[in-house]
Amino acid sequence: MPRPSHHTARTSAAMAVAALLAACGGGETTPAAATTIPQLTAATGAVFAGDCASLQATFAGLANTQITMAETVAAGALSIGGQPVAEHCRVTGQMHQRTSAVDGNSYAIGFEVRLPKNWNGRFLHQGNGGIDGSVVTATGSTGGGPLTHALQQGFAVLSSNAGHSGPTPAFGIDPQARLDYGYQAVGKLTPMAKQAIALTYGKGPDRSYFAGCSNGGRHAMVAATRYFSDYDGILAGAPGYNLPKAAVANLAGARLYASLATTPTVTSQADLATGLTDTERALVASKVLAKCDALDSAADGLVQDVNACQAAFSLNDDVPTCTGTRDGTCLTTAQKNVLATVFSGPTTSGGVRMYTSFPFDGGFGAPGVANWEFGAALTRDPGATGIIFKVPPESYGGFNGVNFALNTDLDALYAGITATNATYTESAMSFMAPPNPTRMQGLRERGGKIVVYHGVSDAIFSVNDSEAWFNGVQNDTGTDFARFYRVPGMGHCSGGPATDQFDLLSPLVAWVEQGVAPAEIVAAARGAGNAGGVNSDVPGTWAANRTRPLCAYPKVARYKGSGSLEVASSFVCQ
Ligand SMILES: [Ca+2]
Repeated sequence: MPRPSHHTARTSAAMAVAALLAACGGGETTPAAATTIPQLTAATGAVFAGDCASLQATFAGLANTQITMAETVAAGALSIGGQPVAEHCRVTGQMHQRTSAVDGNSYAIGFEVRLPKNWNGRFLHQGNGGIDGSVVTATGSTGGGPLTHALQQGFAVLSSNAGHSGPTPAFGIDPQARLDYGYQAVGKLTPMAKQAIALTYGKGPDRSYFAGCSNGGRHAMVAATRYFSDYDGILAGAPGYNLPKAAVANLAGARLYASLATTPTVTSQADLATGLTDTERALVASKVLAKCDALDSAADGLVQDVNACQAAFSLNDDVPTCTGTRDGTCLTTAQKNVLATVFSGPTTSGGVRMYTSFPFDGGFGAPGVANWEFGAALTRDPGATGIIFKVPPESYGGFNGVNFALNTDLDALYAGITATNATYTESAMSFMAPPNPTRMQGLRERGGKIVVYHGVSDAIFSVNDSEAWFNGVQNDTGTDFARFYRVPGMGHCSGGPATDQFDLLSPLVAWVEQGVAPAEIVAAARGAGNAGGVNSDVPGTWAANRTRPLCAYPKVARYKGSGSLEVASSFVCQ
């Protein structure tokens, strides 16, 4: 059923103003019915001069919370991007410890909060990846090989396991653990963290942010919709905001690749990869580059004009079809058919597209693509879909992920991610996805901002899904509070032949607190010697420290026609 649109409330005068803004290069929209956005004030810092260990007693009264440890982390004990992290307090604990009536296991929302001695007045909630289950070090790092991070910038940073402990999907048997993983852990942690900050510094955070990539980007987008009152700025990387759908579609892709495999039986990533070898993936990537690289006026190994590339590149015509045996210089017709389906998006037997399409890009040959399409499809996605998302879940004992990936009824599985029953009263798409993700009036109207980034060669969550979200926001909310950055060549959150090292948090803070809207962001490749860690996918033909502008969608980086191909200043966002 179509949702009511602000378009119906638009007047011709407002349309004229919007057209004028577009003509002036504003490129953003404000629905006529929308209210004026308030400008939030800037955060001011404070100092914690006390003993970190004393915080264990200070936090003792926090509701539903047990503090397990409070310690000083000395300057330099932690180092990120070659930079020592300043002295801070680390406090660990858990919330809502309980025993499940469904599976009999113990659950709690484990967390750590890192509190700088010199605090900048801000709170950052760090969303973590995968199926959670681990309290990842709370530094608030984003992007590939980050050189900067929130903790170093003076934020108080919270990280959690989202309500369950351990790397297995077993928690999916417990209905409450599903809900905590989906959204409720964030809802429970946020007021506790703000109160802990207030107890430490004598005032709560002036400004609050949520940042993460992958499942962490999903958490960020869920916070932007469910908990918009609690957060002023949202940084969502590769947001899997339709995560259960993406996971089922990845299983469907594995099924297709298995039909091409040359090993007698498929039991591993290596087996599945025989259906489309590293050499054959590199062939496809090279043919995409041959057709699309220069569309941005620079043959530099990066396809900036993503949309023009999709129109220009033909898998059928631009990749040779094998007439004999596979030798790495061609694809068989069967391989082309599988790839065409994986890229356009697998469907149910009834013709419903399970997730979305993926764009052709220069990063398809990178190892990360194989890890997601051949590896995660046999290891992570079966447990996630069968145990955590499906209603009713499969039995955890004896669950065989490979068998499930290759043999389960995908139509039934797809139906199971929107199903409920008496025990599992919320479906996976309800607890995992942000409700009405393109309707963000709540965040916008209180002065909040959201920035989304996504690698074009991401093989598990499609950049096309983020593009669809942004275009939907443009229709349903307006985009004067939202920005979307595509990162050509980049895989899932980092890696790939790309400039994947960038800081989008600082521009987000400047937008929220100073009203300075982010424009182009300079990103760097992580070649030899990079302090944030070398990205082995960076081609040897690139300068190790190549830079490029990341452009706010729908703009793309185009070569100016003169100047070094290795520096961002030779490119303009158009
Ligand atoms: Ca190019």
